[in-house]
Amino acid sequence: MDKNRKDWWKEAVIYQIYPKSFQDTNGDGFGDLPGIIEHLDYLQNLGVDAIWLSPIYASPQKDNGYDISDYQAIDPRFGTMEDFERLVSEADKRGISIIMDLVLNHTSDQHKWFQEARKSKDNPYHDYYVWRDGEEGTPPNEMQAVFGGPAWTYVPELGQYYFNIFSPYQPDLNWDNPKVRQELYDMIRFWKDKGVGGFRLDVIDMVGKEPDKQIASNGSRLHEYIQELSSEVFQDGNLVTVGETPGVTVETARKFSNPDGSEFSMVFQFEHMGIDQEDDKEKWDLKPLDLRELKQIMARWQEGLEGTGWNSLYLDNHDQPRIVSRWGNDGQYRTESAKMLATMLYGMKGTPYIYQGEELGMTNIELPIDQYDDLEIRNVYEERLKSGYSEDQVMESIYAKGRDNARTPMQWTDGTNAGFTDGTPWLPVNPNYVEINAEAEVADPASVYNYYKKLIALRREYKVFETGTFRLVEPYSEELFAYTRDSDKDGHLLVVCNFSDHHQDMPRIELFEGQEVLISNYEDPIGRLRPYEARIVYVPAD
Ligand code: TEU
Ligand code: CA
Repeated sequence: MDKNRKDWWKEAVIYQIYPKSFQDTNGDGFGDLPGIIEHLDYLQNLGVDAIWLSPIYASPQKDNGYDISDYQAIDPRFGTMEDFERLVSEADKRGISIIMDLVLNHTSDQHKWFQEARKSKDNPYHDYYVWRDGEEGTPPNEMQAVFGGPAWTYVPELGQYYFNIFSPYQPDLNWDNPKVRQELYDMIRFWKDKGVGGFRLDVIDMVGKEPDKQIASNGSRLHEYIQELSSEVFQDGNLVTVGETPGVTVETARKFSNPDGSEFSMVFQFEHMGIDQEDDKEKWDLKPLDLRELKQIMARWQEGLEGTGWNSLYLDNHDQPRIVSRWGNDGQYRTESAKMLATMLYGMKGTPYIYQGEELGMTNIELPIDQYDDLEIRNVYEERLKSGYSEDQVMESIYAKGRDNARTPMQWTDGTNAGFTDGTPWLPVNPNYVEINAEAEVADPASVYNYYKKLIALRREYKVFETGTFRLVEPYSEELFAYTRDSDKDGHLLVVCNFSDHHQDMPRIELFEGQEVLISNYEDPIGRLRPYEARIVYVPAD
């Protein structure tokens, strides 16, 4: 990996760590930075090039760190600034860059800026946030917060409402105020000076909000702000920047990930993450996966950004349920389907992101409601019971889509608490850690971990993974996801994934007949495809 290449991230694999759940080293049941340092060899062995850390800044933890009270301080729960500097240097020794998570759309209500702002209308920090005059009980409009309740919170002492698109604990910053933008640019310079290799930008398509028009994302000044942000702090050095843009389309992604570097390296899109919910409803309104719809979406993004932008590739993160439970088969075919899903993603054009535990085939969990931590889960439980859903219906939705599915502690060993902590874990460990854990999988050549390791190595060895153009094969199949990648210079790939628990015919494409199978999740990959079988076939360039 040549990190001096300006767009090194085009050949990189990035690993997301949710620090709170990764490794505890001081017995408080809460993951910490020394715990990450302990496992850098594990990550280097896997072959990842960068680590995206979910927020580790000072925070009251109302939204697990996505509510920041001091952007330039490490929360003591995670450790010290010295621990962070040691992490950066130890990771660098292993060729791994550290990517920080920037939450620029909102702060915690405990941030000193907000504590000042709410003191009076003429406080110098008042306009760092979005305020509107009003009477108690009559908010400026009906906008609702993502985590439930109104997006406006009343402060009686001021006779005003402040805007909070997520929760009252997360007041939105006012990006129309140039002082706010400059404060944020200075903060980003502080982390650049610490030697970080890039940034993930939380809900960055919301910073151009226009609350009076009830516009939360993609406001009229959004790209103006992003281009200023990029030119102020992202265009020097070889930083990788990935915007989280829930409202993005292929068209706007071309702007966000313009090869001219005027905005970001790439963005996280959400279209594929919304297909197992009923149309125009919430993620809790479940519907089964329609594979053809998934194929159409992935093909549209692959083709839509060909030569005009760059895709991120992900199926898991700290907000999504575990993909092997969601779209694979976490029972009889757990390892086969986990490997198949990885093959589907890693054969594509873009930068893949592994979420901690995905490389082990970690699964969802079902907890009693009082053991869940996530405010989004707790709010939806109350709201849906009140609006008449049965407890079973609500719990079924939470089991399927609750964010805590992804936040249970990393499963390191088959020992107490999966080796995550000697204390009481902040969230229960999935009891299946006895079978599913890193120690067992690193040692097992046929494990999901070693399959990911091989996939990552293949991407590094065969340039066609980076350069080949994507074309869907058998688009109408409801159980087979197959596509080719073609490059005159770097060769050709055929990627085939059986999304079903029964046999499928292998697509017949003459170019690939009898050619080398680079990887499969079964022994002897010949003939018909077995349940959840995946294969990547390679043909060198002429
Ligand atoms: O998530 C933004 C986002 O899109 C959320 O609506 C997310 O999809 C939702 O939680 C899924 O139901 C980012 C962070 O990734 C998330 O962890 C934070 O809670 C949120 O922003 C607020 O900072
Ligand atoms: Ca700890």
